[in-house]
Formats: sequence, structure tokens, C-alpha cells
Amino acid sequence: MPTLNSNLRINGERLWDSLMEMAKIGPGIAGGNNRQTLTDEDAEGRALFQSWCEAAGCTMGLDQMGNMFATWGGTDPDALPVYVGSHLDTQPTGGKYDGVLGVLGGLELLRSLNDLGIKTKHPIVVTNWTNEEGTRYAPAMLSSGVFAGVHTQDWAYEREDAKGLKFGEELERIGWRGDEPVGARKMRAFFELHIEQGPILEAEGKDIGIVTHGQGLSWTQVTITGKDSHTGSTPMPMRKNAGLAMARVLEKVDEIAWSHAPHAVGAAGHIDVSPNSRNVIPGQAVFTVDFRSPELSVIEDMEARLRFEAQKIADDMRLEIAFEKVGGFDPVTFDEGCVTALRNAAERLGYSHMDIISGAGHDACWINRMAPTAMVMCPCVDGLSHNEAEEISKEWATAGADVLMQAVLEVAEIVE
Ligand code: HGY
Ligand code: MN
Ligand code: MN
Repeated sequence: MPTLNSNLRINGERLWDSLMEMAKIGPGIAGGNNRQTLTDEDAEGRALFQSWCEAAGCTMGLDQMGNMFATWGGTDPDALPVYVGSHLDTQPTGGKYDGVLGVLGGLELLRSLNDLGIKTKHPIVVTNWTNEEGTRYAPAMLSSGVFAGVHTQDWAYEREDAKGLKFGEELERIGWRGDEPVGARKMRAFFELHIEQGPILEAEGKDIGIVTHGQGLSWTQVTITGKDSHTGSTPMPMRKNAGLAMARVLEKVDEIAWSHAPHAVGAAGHIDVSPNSRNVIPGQAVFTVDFRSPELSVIEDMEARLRFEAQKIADDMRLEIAFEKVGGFDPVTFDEGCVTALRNAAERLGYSHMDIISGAGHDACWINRMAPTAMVMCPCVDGLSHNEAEEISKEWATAGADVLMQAVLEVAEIVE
């Protein structure tokens, strides 16, 4: 019977080919991907993933949030499955690896176990979580959040995109709404392989990041209302310029984040001014402030100071302002046992590794509430992500998937 040793490795060439194949679906305009959730491109990517899973001997489950669960049988069907996975949806100017590496790395794990003729006691399930990115439908990690009981399914179905299209209707339209109730599945453990999306591993010369914690996130949508008026004929003292107020608030956002250096971060990625016409003073500005920190008290301080400072700016400029919390989760501590399994795997395989805190949010952050969970990361070039130029090496992808497979085998228990 094979035992856990450094010879058990995945097929890096096959993993890379699958990543490149998936990247052809929903191509971006600069070499990356635009495969946003619940689009026809998302549906196409899901179909390709399902065909690959079935070819690897899996049966596919689909729940009412469109979460996909490819089950590879264990010798003890009653043993709780070990889950792996991530997300196939991308940012509008996303890279080829964010999320996709974790889903296809999980599939490669099964393909390799088939090649190696290895059987495990616990079944293994590869998951694609719907709408991790939160770009078309806020918040991020929406469907793993419903699975973890953080959001209700009804609330999720009512989320609207910028065109007013509802999540539930779009899921139905693309034909990927399953019948399975969300959150009913029980897991022995959940492991997520993901690119770091930051510069630390590459800078430290490490192949592998063992993720011990995930920083917390807060998304506050701010709406400032002034008055549309002519940019030429409206005297300066009469202007009710929502765009200017937004600029002043965003300056404060930067100041607040820097006040909690070096770990806190803050910015606004979503910014809309209306009517967005060259010769009209913006009567409205809507933007989402994204604050993050490994410490909950810091997040709470940044949220409170945002509201105080932004309210003061609006009052001074005689404008209306409204705040809506549209996303967030507390900092996460991953499961010690799963973290150790990943660290043991990296050691056994001889990969350089270091502990790391995840800067980005991931589905694992919610699933950590449901089962013992941990993440393994690989570096990305210049730490760049959420950019079409996102890049990793085949070696990094292979190392990450090797560590994933060995940690999963430790928990799923090799039986033959
Ligand atoms: O926002 C995040 O951290 C993740 O990429 N959805
Ligand atoms: Mn991701
Ligand atoms: Mn992302």
C-alpha cells in the first residue's frame, strides 16, 4: 500500500494544460479572463469542469446556489468526505489563476490518484463555489456564505447587478441552479489552494504559503447626493458637488488605513458618479470603501472613522450622505490540524514554505465555520492579481497542487 512520501506528486503538465484550456473561456482583452459569475461564459466554464470531473470518475452534485460538488468515491461511503476547491468566476479584468488554480488543482489531485491507483477511506469532493468574486453581485464569497449560513438564500437570490438583473434569475437563466439544499453537506475538512495575490512569497523566495489566518474585510457602500448643474454657469459657492465630496472622503479612507500601518489596507475599487457628463457637476456619487485588517478592532475603528469623517465632509458641503454595509467578515483563524497537514506535506515534498496571513478573502473563510479548514498558497509574479497580467509559473502551480494532494491524503487516509 502506498504511504505518504515525496514520490506522490501530481502531473504538473496536465494541470497547466487544464488551466490554459479553461482560460480560453471568457477571455479578457489583455491576456487574462472576464468570466464573471452567472454569465454565459461562466456556464461554459462550468460545463467544461463537469465534463473533466466525470471523465475522472466523479459524480456531480449541484445545489440551489449553483455550487458544484464533484465526488470521487472513497472505500467507506459513510466516512465524511474531504472537500477541496475554490471558484471559477473571475473579475472583469481578472487573471487566469485566481480561484481557477484551486478548482483545477483539486481536479488534478483526483486525476493523479486515479493514475497512481490510490484509494482513500474518505471520499474526496472538488468544489466550485458560485460568485466568490462579488464583483457582479456583492458581497464576495456569496454562495459559500449561504452554505455557511451567513446569508439567506432568499437574500442572495434578490441581489441585483448594475443592470438590475437578479442573482436567482440569472442562475436559473444559465441553467446551473441545482435542487440540492444549500449547506446540507457535512465535511471532514476543507482545503483551498489559491495564488497569494500579494508579493510576500515571491519576495521571500518561498514556493509555498501555509495560510494560518485570513484578514477580515469590510465593504461600506457610500451614496453622496448633491445636485446636477452646469459646470460653466453655476457659481462656485452654489455648487453641490457630490464628486468633490467623494474625492475628499477617499482621501480620508487612505489616511485612515495608513494610520493603522503596516497591516491595515483601504481603498475604493467601485466608484460611480452620475450623470458622469463632462459639463455637469455630479449630483450623485456612489462608491464602496474596502477596509481590511487581521485585527477586528482595527476594522471596526476604520469603519467608525469613515462614517464620522464622511458625514462631516457631507455636512460641511451641505450634501446628503448614506452608508450601507454591503459585505464583510471577521478575521479568520484556520484549523490547526489542517494547517499542520499542509506544513507536513510541504516538508515531505521538500518545498520551501512559510506561514502567511491571507490578504484576500476566500471561500475557505466562510467554510472555516462549517468544518476544519485551511489554505495553501503559491506565489504570483510581482504579487499582482485582479489584473489580466496575473501570472504564476508551472512549477509554483505544481508545488501548490502537490502539497494540496498530500495534505488531503493525510486526512482522507490512503487504504490501498
Ligand atoms: O475580495 C476578495 O478578497 C476576493 O478576491 N473576493
Ligand atoms: Mn479568489
Ligand atoms: Mn479574486
